[in-house]
Amino acid sequence: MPLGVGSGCSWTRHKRYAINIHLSDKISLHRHIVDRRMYECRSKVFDYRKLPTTSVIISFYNEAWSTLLRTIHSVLETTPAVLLKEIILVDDFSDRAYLRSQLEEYISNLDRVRLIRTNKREGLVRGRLIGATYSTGDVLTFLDCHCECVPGWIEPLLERIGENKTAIVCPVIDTIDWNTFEFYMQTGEPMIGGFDWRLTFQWHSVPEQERRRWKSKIDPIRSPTMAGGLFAVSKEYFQYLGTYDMGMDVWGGENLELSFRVWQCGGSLEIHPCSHVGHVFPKKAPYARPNFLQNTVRAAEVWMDDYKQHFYNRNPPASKEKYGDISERKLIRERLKCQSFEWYLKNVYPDLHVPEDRLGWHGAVRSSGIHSECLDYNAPDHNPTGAHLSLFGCHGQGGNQYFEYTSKKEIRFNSVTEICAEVADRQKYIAMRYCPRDGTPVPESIIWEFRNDGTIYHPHSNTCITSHHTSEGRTGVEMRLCNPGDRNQIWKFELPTTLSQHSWTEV
Ligand code: LR7
Ligand code: MN
Repeated sequence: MPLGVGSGCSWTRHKRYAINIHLSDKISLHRHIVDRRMYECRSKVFDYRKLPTTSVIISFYNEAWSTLLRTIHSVLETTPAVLLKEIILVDDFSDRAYLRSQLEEYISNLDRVRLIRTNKREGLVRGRLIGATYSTGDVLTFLDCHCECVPGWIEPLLERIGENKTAIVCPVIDTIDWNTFEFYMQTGEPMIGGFDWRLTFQWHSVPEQERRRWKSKIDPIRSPTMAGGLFAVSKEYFQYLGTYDMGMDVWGGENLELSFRVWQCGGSLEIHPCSHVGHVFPKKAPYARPNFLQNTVRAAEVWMDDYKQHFYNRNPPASKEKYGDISERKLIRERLKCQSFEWYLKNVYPDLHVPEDRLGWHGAVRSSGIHSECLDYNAPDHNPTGAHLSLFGCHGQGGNQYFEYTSKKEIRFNSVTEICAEVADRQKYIAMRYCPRDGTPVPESIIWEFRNDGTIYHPHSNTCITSHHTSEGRTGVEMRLCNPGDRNQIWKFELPTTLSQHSWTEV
């Protein structure tokens, strides 16, 4: 070790994998992760004879040697032999030399590890499905190819599926740092999966009503969506549900598709707090992921009914994607008599704010005073409320320029989480804060009036949104006394999809 990696220079190798491969290569392929799960999980005893067996399926594309091999050893060393039928590796047409004969030789010394190679690049959906056809276990357990399992990870998943075949069960996903390879176990309450209306996956804390449902700390937690990579499902039930959408290529979208499907078609999606698996989150995507949007559109078209319009409004390029034939997927929905998306939102994800998108009251907000400039919100990573509203060239792509004026008079920006425009006392800038939950009172500082004359008035501060040129020669927005006739206080909502312009009437 390191084995057969092309370039000797750690800098280029680092760039190639988007992880600190130099360090990963130095860490034992057999390192043991300390079991820091809660006591109730650690002390639980299982009767292996009563648990279903599993096949672990790992599809990989150009994965680094040490992260791939550490995944395999970790599964072998943490999964009781009587429960593990086999590990099925699917090489999705990688082009790295060390993944050829060197890998074959290495795993020929390992018990119960099989290697399948695809004949062309299939992407993770078809890669996993090809692997599944070779499985002999009762339960399919899918993992990414850069994981490390915490001892005791598999039993809770198998036990739960043993008692409820229609549950898809995910482990808690711990973080393995891409640079230091430290394993950070999430010891607090697990997070559950959600999404925003751009259809990006999001983590959320467990809602109160779910917590009230639990009988014990180690009950599985119901989750509206899953991250995608790490889950266990009864092989028979997975078949019944229609496995995966084989029209999805490379990466992305399949996790939301399967999440909507399992809930809408009568099953459930859960996270088991006693099952922990670490995952290396790379610094950036290590390979191109051109199919993400197309895959997501397929999911929206099959499962979201009219609610898909909220997604298209916020991501106009999505509505222009050619997504191919989805008739077979729609047939599955009919055949299984699945519920509507409305049912899913109401029963599975009641905490999600559903945009109103009232005609003429959503989209980009264009300045009349400064040519071609729109309100724009560009939050720093991991800090959704960490910026102020600014002005930026109108791009018609939704995203950072997509706002919704609600019937409760909020200006909402719905990405990652629901945030609302606010002017705090004695401030000139427009900040963003978390919106009040549906059904709770709206504070005055976030109430706005879009007036007949095109001004956006903030009653609490008695000021209007004003575009202006800053002293550094840039453009910006701030709150100023309303000044009738000032073009810098006149704004227009504009729908990105149609580019049709709407002005408003008094509310
Ligand atoms: O063309 C490909 N062929 C493959 O076999 C592209 C990828 N793959 C393999 C790849 O080598 C890896 O084993 O597919 C697996 C997932 O790809 P990653 O690890 O590059 O992606 P990721 O970790 O960003 O992916 C997350 O989202 C994906 C959306 O398609 C999948 O659902 C991944 O399984 C998912 N990973 C996780 O959920 C782990 C936790 C991440 C979080 C939160
Ligand atoms: Mn991954």
